[in-house]
Amino acid sequence: MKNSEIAEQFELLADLLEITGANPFRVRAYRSAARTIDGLASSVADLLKSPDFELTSLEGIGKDLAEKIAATVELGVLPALAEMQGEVPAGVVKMLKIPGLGPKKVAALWKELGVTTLEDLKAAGENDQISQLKGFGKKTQQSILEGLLQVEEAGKRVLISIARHAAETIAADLLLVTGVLAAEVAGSCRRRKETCGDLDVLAIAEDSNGAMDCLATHPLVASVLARGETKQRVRLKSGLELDLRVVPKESFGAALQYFTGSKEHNVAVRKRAVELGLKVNEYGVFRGEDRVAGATEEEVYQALGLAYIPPEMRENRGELEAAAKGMLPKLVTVADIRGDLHMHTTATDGVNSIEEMALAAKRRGLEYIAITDHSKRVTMANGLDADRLRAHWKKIEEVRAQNLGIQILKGIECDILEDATLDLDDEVLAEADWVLAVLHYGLKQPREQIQKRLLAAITNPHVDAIGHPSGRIVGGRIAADIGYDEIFQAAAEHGVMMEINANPSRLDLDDIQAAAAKRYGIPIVINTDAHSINGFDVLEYGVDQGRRAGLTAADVANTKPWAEFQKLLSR
Ligand code: DGT
Ligand code: CA
Ligand code: CA
Repeated sequence: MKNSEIAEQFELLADLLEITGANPFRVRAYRSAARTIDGLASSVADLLKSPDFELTSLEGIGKDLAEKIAATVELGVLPALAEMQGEVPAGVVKMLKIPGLGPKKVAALWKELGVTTLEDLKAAGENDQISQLKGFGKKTQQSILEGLLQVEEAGKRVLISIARHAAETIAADLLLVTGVLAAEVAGSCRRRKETCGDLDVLAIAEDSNGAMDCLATHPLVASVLARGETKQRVRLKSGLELDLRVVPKESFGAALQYFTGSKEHNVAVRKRAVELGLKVNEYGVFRGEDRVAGATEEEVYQALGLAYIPPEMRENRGELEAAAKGMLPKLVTVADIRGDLHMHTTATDGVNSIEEMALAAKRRGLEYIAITDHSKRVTMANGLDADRLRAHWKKIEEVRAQNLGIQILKGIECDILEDATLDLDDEVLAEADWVLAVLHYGLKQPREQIQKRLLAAITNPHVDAIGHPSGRIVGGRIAADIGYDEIFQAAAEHGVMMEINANPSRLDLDDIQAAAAKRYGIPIVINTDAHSINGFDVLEYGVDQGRRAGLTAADVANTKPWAEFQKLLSR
């Protein structure tokens, strides 16, 4: 157990005691114990292992507090805290997280207004009851309502695209501070997980204060939640929280490895270290007292007899075994991608023309694209019926005739209807260069019907690929209930590709499904689903999802040069 965790529990106990009107001396004693513990250079858990160490030798720690600290380390929780939590409603405890709400104000809201949940608190604010309380005013009421929104936001995970932008902006700005030698994003964001709970940034600095001051006053930051010697936690204006840790140069690699995680990967790394007679932690790799590695991640893995494991693979899904045998896949990169087979134009819900999309794709180095506007069922997006589609394809042929230096396929994003038929007739689909079949409606149908629909598409001779197979929206609730094994089996048999849709709110296939598709030998296409020339930007998120799935360039069909890719088409 870390000192900061022990201190947090004592601080919370002090808050709860204060809310219930306990003796102020007791409250103060717990707060001062929390500060003492948090300020210690060595870990209390380690100190307690030494036979000559007495907790009572610490400033302000008497016999009673010493026993409570020892019990906390032993049990992992402060027993008195667990007791107090029975006396104060959970919603009241949560109110403490709202900026500007300390124990005294929380007590007043609870005792005088009977507020016991965050919903109650919101209602009380909206009904103008809070401003009537003694010591509160309109302004406080307003700031409580705003703080409440932040707390609600903080409980949510955010999309990788949003998380990465914030984390990378802050890391880049930290690097501008004098004395900051390195600043790197760690945690789930570095692993490119589809959502992040919070952000983690590591820095090497001669003086940690410069880095921390920069963070405290950063334009993206709303408030500092905690600040110690080497670490700081802040809340961004978006509600997302960020941990900054300043570490010495010689442990930077070990710290980066540790704080990149995942926790499961780290547990496996530590187990391997023990088997080799080594110890690994955020300070380095040690043989006895000797540090054998720590400055770079490469040397940390090397000391453990492992090839460097890319962050995207660190989920304890077999990557250690592969790294030990030198069998890690060479992961696909954005630079490997040569085509994009899913995009929209002004014919349906896109904002750019065929020509604009083609030129933008060419500028990004692509060799081929498919224009895949919606089929008629998607009325909201002005979906195309057979006549409009044929006219649209004619325009594509005209743009082709301009020889822009990029292959343009006449494609369609064709809906797989609820009754397991396709939205356009076979004779129309037969004229397409590229048919992407997708589920948009009836995603909540029972698995049996979903399977029937997907299988109907896969066995249709004109269908080239299934787009965003589950139809899920990340963080949303809907995803079709799919029996992936049967679908992948069929796709492999019929030579139908599966898409990783790169839009950060889709990322569909996800990492686990894409890894399974690879095992079935199905060619995977990573497409942007761009609705404008800027829509191509999301490609990296799709590639990152592919990397999390362990895909190499050979597993991804649209890394092939045009001449090779062409051979995979059903026509
Ligand atoms: P998140 O924030 O929920 O999206 O996921 P992470 O992976 O960023 O998790 P976070 O922020 O709690 O911690 C960052 C990394 O620090 C985590 O990936 C691994 C490491 N870490 C944190 N707590 C522990 C722990 O209790 N044990 C181990 N082995 N590693 C930990
Ligand atoms: Ca994190
Ligand atoms: Ca964190």
